[in-house]
Amino acid sequence: MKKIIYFTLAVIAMGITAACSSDDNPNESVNPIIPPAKEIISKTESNLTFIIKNKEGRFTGDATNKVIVEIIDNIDSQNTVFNNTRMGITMHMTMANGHKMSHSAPITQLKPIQGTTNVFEGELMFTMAGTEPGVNYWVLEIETQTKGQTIKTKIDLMVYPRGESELKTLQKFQYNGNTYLIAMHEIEHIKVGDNSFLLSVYQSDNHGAEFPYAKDFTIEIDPRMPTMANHGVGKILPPLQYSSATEKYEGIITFNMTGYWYINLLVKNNANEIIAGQFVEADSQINSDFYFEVDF
Ligand SMILES: [Cu+2]
Repeated sequence: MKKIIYFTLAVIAMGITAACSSDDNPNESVNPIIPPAKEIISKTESNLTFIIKNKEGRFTGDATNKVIVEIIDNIDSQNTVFNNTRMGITMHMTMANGHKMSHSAPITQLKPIQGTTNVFEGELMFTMAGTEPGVNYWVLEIETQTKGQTIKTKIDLMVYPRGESELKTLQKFQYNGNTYLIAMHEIEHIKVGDNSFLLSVYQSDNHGAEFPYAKDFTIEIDPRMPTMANHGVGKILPPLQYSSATEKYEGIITFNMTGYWYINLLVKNNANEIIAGQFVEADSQINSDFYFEVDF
């Protein structure tokens, strides 16, 4: 009996010690949570190898794509510190008349996955597919700093047309002579109930070379289940609002069951006029042509 008590006390003491030490050392290294991902392509530049991955193992046009970039030092395997790692994308196109042009697309810049200094996560909002190397294709540029050196690489990508079964995660609209893009960021740990919902709106500037955040809109969302009489979530969800802190439109999206949801979008200007999407009546079977999709 005594033994059990001592053992219990020892366990409690260890628990307290562990709790204290973790409180005292907020910078203690955490075990990195690297999402499972398949390699898409890799490239060796100087003595570094850049491995490009995501969950799907491919990039899709007209969609918001997550990307993971892992950097390996082939000469010094102990070196896992890569600073100021950044990316950019360019599409090169050849027009029917043979003229060449190029443009970019919105991205979410790379940032290190917590607990690592050599694995980075970001997003690429390819505005179109590009599968003809040298003719119509996207180039991913990555720059990083390690051991006092700056290393840059350029990687040609295959960006496939979005398949019919692939969900809509990027939309485009015109307003006042400008083109805008709306990207849906992945809903983290999507579940029945309330979920944090984040969209980014970008204005296409300088002929598609730059994509500053657009902040002057409100976005109303109306999730529906087309396979179940197009029912909604039983309440009106508050419009998403622009946050100057995150530069995203933020709000809550509610799902009252699992499955496929069609998220109707309504974009309004600051005069409360609809500038993209259509209002969907509560009992309507017809959805807006401006929407995103989730399935869980
Ligand atoms: Cu293009």
